[in-house]
Amino acid sequence: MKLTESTSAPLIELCRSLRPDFQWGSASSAAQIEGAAALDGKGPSIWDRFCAEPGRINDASNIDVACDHYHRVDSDVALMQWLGLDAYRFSISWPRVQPLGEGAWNEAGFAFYDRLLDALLKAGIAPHATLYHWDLPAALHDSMGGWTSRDIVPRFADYAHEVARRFGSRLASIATLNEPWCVATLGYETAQFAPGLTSRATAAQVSHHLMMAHGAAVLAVRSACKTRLGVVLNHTPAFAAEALEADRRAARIDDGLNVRWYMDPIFRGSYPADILDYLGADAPQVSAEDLALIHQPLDFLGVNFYTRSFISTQQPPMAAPGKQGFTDMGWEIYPEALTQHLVRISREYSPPPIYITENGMANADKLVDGRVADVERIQYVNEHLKALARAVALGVDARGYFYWSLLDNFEWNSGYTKRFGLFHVDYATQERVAKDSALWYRDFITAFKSRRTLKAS
Ligand code: IFM
Repeated sequence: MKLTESTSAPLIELCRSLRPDFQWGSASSAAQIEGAAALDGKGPSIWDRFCAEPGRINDASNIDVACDHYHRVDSDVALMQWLGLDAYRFSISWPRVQPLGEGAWNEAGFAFYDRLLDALLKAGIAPHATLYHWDLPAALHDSMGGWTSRDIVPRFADYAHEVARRFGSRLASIATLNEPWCVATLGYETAQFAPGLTSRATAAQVSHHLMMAHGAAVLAVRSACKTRLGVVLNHTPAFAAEALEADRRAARIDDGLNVRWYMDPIFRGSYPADILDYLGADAPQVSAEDLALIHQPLDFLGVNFYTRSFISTQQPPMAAPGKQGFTDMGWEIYPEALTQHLVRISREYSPPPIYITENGMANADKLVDGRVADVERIQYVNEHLKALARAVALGVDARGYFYWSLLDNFEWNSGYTKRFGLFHVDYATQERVAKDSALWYRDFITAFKSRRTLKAS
């Protein structure tokens, strides 16, 4: 699909407000695409284990093969090059490079990322690595309870140091953690994600250990290389359903748990007092030294934005209006929240430059005669880019946008039932087909780059 009158509107706006060197990218994560789950010395992760537990994954699938990216690095990088991407965000699988999460390194695992980096750099695509996108070495869960133990902090710092020592000079950036809210809340409180525990107190303690691991990794990476360093947080801004005091209060708590609980310690060196009160006896054990460790200067903040939370305290609760529809995840499409939220966090926290490290939609895509006509996704991206451009026009320092995701892939407890990709993946044959949204994104990037060239001449 070519850029049409209606879909070129964000481009025109973007051309006015975005920096000429704004980075266009796409993102993925190791566990969701690599496969090769037990190959070349990789150790099991808590997600390999979780998939094997009956009832955990909606379609009872696993990540043994996933998108087989492990064996398809060159052709997958060629897809990125065809799109014209400036940047690619991926994660490193800790158990692939250190099977037990401590002790011996796995050279074959590092060799895989070495190949990926070579291919990306040869294609002129800037590599952005995330150290932790949820695939904890299962051995660490067994030996120390994984993130429930403070002892994981030095283990994570060692791993971060080794990755930075080996790859730092070739990486455009390193993010310590992806979405610590999901790790702690979905993994340790609601049991939707690995390791599948159900304790609010444990989840709160886990979130604190994640924050400490972030701080320790920042110090470790800085001691090994000069790469730009940051963290990736998922922000789902909370809106009160009605102008009721109870809804407003509940929305404030929701915001506190999702946004402020992570932003405050990282950028202010403290946890929000109202959330400490709210957690009461479930609040984590925190020392002043812990807070000092977490509160490190960063070079960028990654924000993953998909939707908003619509908070209603009424019975039955008021449903989100969904005037612009819902994605196949059931998430309300509400792009204006992106503008508001970026402006808000910029004012409240004065963060370093922001990257939208994830944004995208799951859609009920159909491959018909070799084509996926995913107009919904084009519309979704179009509206979110407009919202981003508006935020930049209002003073937000945003430097890049990564569409989630390059390929259809393993969507955690939804298995392979949800498709987020710019490329459709046939899991039986591993054939990739560019969806209409991929063609649209490619045309859009080309148009943006021609503006870059114009500016430079
Ligand atoms: O697939 C996930 C990704 O791993 C983390 N952020 C949200 C995406 C969509 O749910």
